[in-house]
Amino acid sequence: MKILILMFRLQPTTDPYDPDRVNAFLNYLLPLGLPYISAVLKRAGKDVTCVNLNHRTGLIKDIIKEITEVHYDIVFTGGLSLFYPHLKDTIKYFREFSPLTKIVIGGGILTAQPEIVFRLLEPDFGIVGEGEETALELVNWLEQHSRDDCSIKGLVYKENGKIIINQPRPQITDLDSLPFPDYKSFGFAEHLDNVNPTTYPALDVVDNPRYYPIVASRSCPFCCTFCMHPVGNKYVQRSIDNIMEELIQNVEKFNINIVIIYDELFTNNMERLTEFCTKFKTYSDTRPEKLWFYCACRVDSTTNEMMKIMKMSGAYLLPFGLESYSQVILNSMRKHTTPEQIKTAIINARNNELGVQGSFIFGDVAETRETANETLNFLKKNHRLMGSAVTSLFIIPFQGSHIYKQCVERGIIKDEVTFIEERARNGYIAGDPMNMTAMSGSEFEALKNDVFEDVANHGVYARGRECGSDVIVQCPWCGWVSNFKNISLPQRGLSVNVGCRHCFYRFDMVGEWYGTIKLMTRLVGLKRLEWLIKLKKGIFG
Ligand code: B12
Ligand code: SF4
Repeated sequence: MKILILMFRLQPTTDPYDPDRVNAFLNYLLPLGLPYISAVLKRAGKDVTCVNLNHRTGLIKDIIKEITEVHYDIVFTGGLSLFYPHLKDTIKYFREFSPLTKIVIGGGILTAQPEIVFRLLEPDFGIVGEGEETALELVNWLEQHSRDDCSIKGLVYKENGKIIINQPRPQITDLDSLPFPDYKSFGFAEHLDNVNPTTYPALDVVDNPRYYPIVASRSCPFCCTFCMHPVGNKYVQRSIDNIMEELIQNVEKFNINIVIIYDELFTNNMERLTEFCTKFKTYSDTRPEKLWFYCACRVDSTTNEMMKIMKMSGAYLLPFGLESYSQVILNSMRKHTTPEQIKTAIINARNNELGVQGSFIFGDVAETRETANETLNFLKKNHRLMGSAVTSLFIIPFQGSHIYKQCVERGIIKDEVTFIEERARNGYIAGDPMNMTAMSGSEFEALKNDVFEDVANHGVYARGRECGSDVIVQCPWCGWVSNFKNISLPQRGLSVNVGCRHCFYRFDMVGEWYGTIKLMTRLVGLKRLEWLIKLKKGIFG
């Protein structure tokens, strides 16, 4: 049975006729789901071909036409809800050019809304939650041409016109039993050759970043109202030895210098973190080039002691989901953190010379003018602590989250089909946030303006200079002069968020005309434009 695994283009929009979108786009962040599915199927001896549409130039339609010159029995594809239009087009063209191929979709998009997404996209099968075991069982079942009822756990399919959602599949508890993800078959080496320090905000610690994404655990013990866990709600960790084995096998092979730990939660256990840091540093010390790493953190569990250990072993950045400086909102979001913990975590990171990348999200269901002011005032008063290290956004109800369900129940999302189609096609740009608070339309509008204004003002800026092919900039925090290669000096009114190569704190590097253009946009009231440019860069790199 010939199996195709298709990674679709990761640009936020997908109009296949948009001439700007037909070129290969090698500068993205590699998703992990499909490489795991590929590894498991290959280990079981299946005949698997992987195609990464990010590496192919041309209209999606033409590429799929060409791919289907070879007949595949099954195609696996999928990802986040955000990529609904990509999936829709992919399925449409497969049906047109290869009607006998069985189409299987999975990932966050299906897990969040199995019924709706299956009905809209009409694949042959859908896989809810973790894909590895279900995908393998499905292939085996199809190979046997079994006439038995399909009882594979985690599977969605259609029978006599009715959508059947099978029993959920329990999560994999022994993650060490999985093979390492098959990045190579998705053109990982070619992708790395095209990554630059500004591909993703945090890769600028070196001039030629070559990153390795890894998941050391799946899911998270928390249930914040704006979040969802596509693999299930049970928090499962790999052993540190298994993680190190994957790193040691791949760091050399792909000449890696940055490890990105994609976990939802990595810093919750001091003993485990210490074991990782010790082993990571021991390995890094054997390498000719320093190996850096970062992982998303929570302000409550990432202690000063942890930060010291992380810093010593190669961490340079701590991304934090700060969410709000109001306890009322943190409680409403079920975040289980406090404003004091936010401030302490940032001060500790600073003292340990670790960069911070945090985000506040406004517009939770319980947000009022007063709660929003608590966050805005904190940002204003602590400009020297927070500037350029945080982004302010509005909350987006992503499918599968508690707030999404609330928005549907309260009629804020009137039609789930329209929502997935239109919001996804517009790239979920939060420049036009939904009012899910009890504030009136005009109060919400005023809050939007204040948040835009804050974003436009809370940066800490430094002017870069071109020096041959390098860009040189003096850190506004510590005064160190960093010399960046492979970064262009921002033109016109743009800025680029970079980290100092000495104190690692982040600031916005601007070009010569930045001040003048900023003043002009402010004078003609284009604050929102400035905010949108920043936001777009923040979301899609
Ligand atoms: C790391 C991460 C990122 C990274 C990297 C993303 C990437 N390129 O993959 C960054 C920081 C860039 C990121 C950005 C965003 N992310 Co994110 N991210 C995550 C995180 C924490 C881990 C993802 C991961 O790699 N997990 C490990 C792999 C192995 O798991 P997996 O991808 O889920 O795959 C498994 C199953 O889902 C399934 N599966 C997946 N694909 C397929 C396909 C088939 C065919 C099958 C059968 C099965 C299958 O099998 C896999 C193995 O078991 C998740 C949270 C989470 N728990 O997933 C959020 C998450 C995926 N992100 C989310 C969102 C919303 C975003 C953003 C839109 C946020 C924003 N507004 O900026 C952007 C989108 C950026 C983009 N253009 O893609 C949401 C998705 C919600 C949804 N309903 O789709 C999640 C769930 C978090 C949340 N907020 O609730 N993200
Ligand atoms: S936001 Fe972070 S802590 Fe909260 S549930 Fe999601 S991953 Fe866990």
